[in-house]
Amino acid sequence: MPADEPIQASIPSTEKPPAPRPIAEQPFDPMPPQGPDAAVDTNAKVASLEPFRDAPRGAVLTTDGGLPISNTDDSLKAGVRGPSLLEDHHFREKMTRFDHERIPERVVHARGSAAHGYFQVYEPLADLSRAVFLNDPSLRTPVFVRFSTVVGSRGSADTVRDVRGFATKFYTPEGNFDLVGNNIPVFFIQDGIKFPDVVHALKPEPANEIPQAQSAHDSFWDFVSLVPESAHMVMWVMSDRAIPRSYRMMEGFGVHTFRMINANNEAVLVKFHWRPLLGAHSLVWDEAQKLAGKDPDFHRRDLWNAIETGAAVEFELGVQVMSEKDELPFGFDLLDATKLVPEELVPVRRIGKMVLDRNPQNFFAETEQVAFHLGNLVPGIENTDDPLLQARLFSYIDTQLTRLGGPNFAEIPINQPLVEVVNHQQDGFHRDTIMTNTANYHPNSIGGGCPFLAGDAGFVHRQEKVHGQITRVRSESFRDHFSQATMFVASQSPVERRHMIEAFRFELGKVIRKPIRERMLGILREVDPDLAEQVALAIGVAVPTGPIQVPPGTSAPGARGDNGGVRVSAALSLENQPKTSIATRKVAVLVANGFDGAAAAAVKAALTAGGAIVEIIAPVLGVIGAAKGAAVEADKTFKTGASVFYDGIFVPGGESSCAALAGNGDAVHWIQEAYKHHKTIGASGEAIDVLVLAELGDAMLAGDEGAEDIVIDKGVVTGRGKDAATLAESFARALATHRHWDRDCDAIPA
Ligand code: HDE
Repeated sequence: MPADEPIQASIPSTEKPPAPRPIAEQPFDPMPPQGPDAAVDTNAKVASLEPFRDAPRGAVLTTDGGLPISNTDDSLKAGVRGPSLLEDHHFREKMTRFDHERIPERVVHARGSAAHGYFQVYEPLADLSRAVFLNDPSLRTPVFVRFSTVVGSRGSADTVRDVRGFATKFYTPEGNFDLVGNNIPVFFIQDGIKFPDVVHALKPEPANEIPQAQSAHDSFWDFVSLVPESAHMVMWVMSDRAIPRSYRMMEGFGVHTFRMINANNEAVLVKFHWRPLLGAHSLVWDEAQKLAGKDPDFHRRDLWNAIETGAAVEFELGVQVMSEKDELPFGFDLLDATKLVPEELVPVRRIGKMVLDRNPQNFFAETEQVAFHLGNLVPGIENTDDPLLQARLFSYIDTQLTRLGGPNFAEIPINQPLVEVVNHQQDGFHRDTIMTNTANYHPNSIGGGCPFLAGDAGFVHRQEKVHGQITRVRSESFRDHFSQATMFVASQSPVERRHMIEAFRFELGKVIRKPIRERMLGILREVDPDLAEQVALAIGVAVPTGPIQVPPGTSAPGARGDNGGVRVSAALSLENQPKTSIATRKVAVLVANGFDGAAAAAVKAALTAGGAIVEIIAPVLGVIGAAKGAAVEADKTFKTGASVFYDGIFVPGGESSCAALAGNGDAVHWIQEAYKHHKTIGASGEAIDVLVLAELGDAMLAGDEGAEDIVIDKGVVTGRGKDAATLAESFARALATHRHWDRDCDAIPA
């Protein structure tokens, strides 16, 4: 570029990108969207991938070099029954490419699913940050979000007990901003140098690579029982938060404290929160385990299907804003990632909404190759000195060198920002850009001085005072390891607390070495003595007495703080999540020939009106005849489906249908299992007798034939009368409460 030419603003507008195409309908159309709708597309990133999409139809098969291929079924041989020949270039190329299809999976978060969408701020945040995407409510910033589990390999099951990753790449007009969070607001360790240790302990043991995607083994509990700073996060992982119902129904957290800087160069500290509009909800542990076998893709399928069917996947972004003047405003250190800021101290300010509305078209190209990095910041958002965060700044770049095969991973289409990239980086494996500028250094004169520096318009680190001597010592302000763990346990509802006790019993019950079990009870005793006693009852060791010991070098617990005076925080219990919507909840309607079609239709109408999904389950696929009303086509059978795929079950009456279901052990098992998993159950007419047969514990059912009353007890909704519509509406209302914990179902054999 000549020196006297003005610098062009190179930021493409994200305001009026082309219209979205329904992927399911046109998965292989490489043409950019056209027509009047083009103006409403907000997903400029999806559009930017267009030139890379390739789905040749009707074209001739070629080698990578473009040579037309006439036969790809028989290798070149010396004689029809003779040996294959090395000169068969096509065979060698085909096999070589196949042999090298795999890249290393992520060392953590290997199993993931992603979606495209956009983020829009509600109102300008000029008081907090000068980031452009946080100041223009008309701007829809494209995002790509990858949800993940942490421990398991790429092919592991979705519903294991684990932390979930929640990583968002914002393709902003000032470059990429990556918010790489989890669904749990704190972390196991305080300093990133311990990350390899905690991950080694958590991953399968090295001798036999057992167990897959589980923390229930000796090495994990060995580690956390020796590292008391992990106590708070361990409580979260043993809670229902670690078995979410859906990626669409879990919260996300930035975990670390970040800094926002406004145009006046004033800074505040912030914690980021993602809030699902559907509320956060969890599975039941027995259900999660069964799902891991019956549908290992449960969360992946759920996210994919929701987007394919047009159900919006929506999260609000919130921030807790704190002054940076006071280093320890609440008695604990905001740079310590094992601490959260109770919402009683600093409420969450909701600043914008993210909508995920496009599935990726190629898992490898997009979901697998996306690379997040905490150094991807925009002016107005900065990192802090949190020692866990600092380590991540190195690791996320470093890990891609092996995983994505070299330093040019930012050129992979999904990782490219929507703004122009101009710098003097060059060469290396997998370099695509053809640099035509002779001056590949700065400063230069022969290239007209290009590229120029952005000056104050660029990313300028805010000047922060750093003081202190070089040291390898943990800050004293990090040593309150238990008060927030205690607050978390105290904030759980009685049912959630029971689930935690059961989780600890399960996990520690699988630990072979008794001293580890015992040592862990010592940690639990520090968190909540009653919890420790309850766990001890089932794991064959007693709660130890005496102070807990930590190995030399490990951060020993210091004095307990008062956690800013907060002992119980309502935001920490899932019981306080919104429970008003049935949108995208799945209900199975169990039928056999001769079912009451009118009752089934009423339920379907009530549920679909609220956005729920209804599937018909029958002994066989095909058309199932109704005694009255319309016949239906079965979606699944009792064998190809499972009660754990659904949030509720409805059984319509009909004499012959109910007789068939009563005699079908699988159908009865579906009902019992759904009841045991605290799901909404409904039945009309003769189907109530099927529930009686299933012996649903202490739930009351509607009375004799002809009675008009609808009985709703512990999430079981029954009615023998004729008012199918009222029954259906009662069932839909019960479904919205998610799960019915007031059941006594220990005796149910499912
Ligand atoms: Fe990560 N983490 N992490 N992590 N992390 C990775 O980066 C690491 C931490 C998180 O969908 C890796 O690209 C260190 C906290 C998510 O692609 C790796 C430390 C939080 C993802 C890495 C942490 C996270 C990763 C593996 C301690 C929540 C998946 C592949 C200092 C705030 C991103 C990769 C995706 C992935 C390192 C701690 C979240 C190895 C060293 C805390 C969501 O670089």
